[in-house]
Amino acid sequence: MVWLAIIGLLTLCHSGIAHRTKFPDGFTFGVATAAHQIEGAWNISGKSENVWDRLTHSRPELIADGTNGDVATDSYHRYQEDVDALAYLGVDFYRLSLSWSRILPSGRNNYINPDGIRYYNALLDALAEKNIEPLVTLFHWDLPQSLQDLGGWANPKMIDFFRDYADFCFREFGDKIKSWITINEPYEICEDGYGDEKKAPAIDSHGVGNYLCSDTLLKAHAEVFHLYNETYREKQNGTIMISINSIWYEPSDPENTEQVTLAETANQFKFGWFAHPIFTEQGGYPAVMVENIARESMQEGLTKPRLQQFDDYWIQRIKGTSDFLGINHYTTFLVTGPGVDPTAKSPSWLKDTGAVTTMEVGEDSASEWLRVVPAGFGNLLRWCKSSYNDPPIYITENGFSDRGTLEDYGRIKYLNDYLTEILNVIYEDNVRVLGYALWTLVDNFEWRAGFSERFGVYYVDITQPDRPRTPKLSAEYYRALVATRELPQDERFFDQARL
Ligand code: PNW
Repeated sequence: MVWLAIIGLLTLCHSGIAHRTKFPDGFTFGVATAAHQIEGAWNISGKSENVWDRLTHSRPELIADGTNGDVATDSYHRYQEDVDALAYLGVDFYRLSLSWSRILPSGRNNYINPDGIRYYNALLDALAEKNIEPLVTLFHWDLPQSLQDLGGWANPKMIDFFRDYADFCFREFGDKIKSWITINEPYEICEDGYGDEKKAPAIDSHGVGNYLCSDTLLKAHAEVFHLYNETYREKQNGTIMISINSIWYEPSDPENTEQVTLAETANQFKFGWFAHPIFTEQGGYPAVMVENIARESMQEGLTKPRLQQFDDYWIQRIKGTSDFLGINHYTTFLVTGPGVDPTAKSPSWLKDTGAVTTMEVGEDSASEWLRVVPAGFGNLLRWCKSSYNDPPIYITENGFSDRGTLEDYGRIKYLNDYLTEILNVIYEDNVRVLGYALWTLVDNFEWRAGFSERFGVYYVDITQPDRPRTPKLSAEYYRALVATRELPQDERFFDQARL
């Protein structure tokens, strides 16, 4: 009897575990990259200068190791090696981005670069040959410098420019691309690029440029969605979404109601800034942003707030313009406030939040901003379900940085723990997560960190002219996961000493 009970218990436990490690039918797996981080060929075959070329060449001291995207992993010439690596991993889809300045070198559609078109067609054909679906981002940060010279995302004319570029891409590539992402990580573009120097174009117009950028960017995104919807969707039968990044904020003391409120404010300022206008019934910027910024602006002696709510036309026009909620997620911060963050510039997004003070929790990575906090991911996903009316979700990026080891147990543990959170929210909370893209395929140009922080499941030796790619242990882990649709249990993937 006792034995029977034990066997029963073991079976129960086992099926419980099996339930938790297996992904539902139809869940898709991919990996993600971005053009400027891998392509190289920065000034050949007709490509023009983009804002990252300009920043890395004019201010190399801003890049941790002085590297740039001139050659990067040379994927412009070695795309077949990337496709072979993707095929080895067995992924369902490949998230890549198009380089605007390679396709339309003037930024406008008066001249189309034939080599750029050839390159993307060859890449898309190579993917088709291996049955790998492309998921394509129109804009992943590499704005043509000619458009930046006109103000970039701070110039409302960008709405037209972006629409024209997207129109061209839909027409040219729409028979091969069924899944589109308009823009990658608006927060990073606007806050890091126009409110700070963390990303190109590195215009430190804190508290001003960042909000000009968000107005234009959200309108441009919406116009491209409507264009696709009205002109291309029926013929091409595809989908279109936006990818929003979030650092998730939690109160360091969940019993402290002031902190709980501040964490919610921080999440509205970070994720809600771009998600609220698109994914809520109400539309427009989150009320707490509008209120805080109006109050701060008045105190600064301005007669108009630095961020104003959209008018009714634009609230309606932006609402509902994404087929899925694309989430890039990496990490969680704790809110330790209330209090004034001494590092906050005035005026600035940070100060507008209520100067929330944060500190990181969890284990380190090679990136200062990236700590391992899987539970935060689950909380973010549950919050998205309840805040945005249960949207269908794609995780369009998630990954971990180290210094480039081949036995990358840290990455495997990170992936395993974050993927477990996805399984938990799918099975326990009915969050509709439909697919997952790991960041990233090959170690690549990690923006201002250069090659000093490595996110790839393939190691790339950038000292060699042929940029050889070597699978890390995490590539084997991901390959096993994709093949079985189940979290691998094989102990060779886990560093016994660390468990
Ligand atoms: C993303 N954060 O950037 C980008 O989409 C990728 O191009 C990049 O290589 C990757 O993540 C790793 O950095 C992020 O502070 C930048 O939470 C900052 C954050 C998250 C993502």
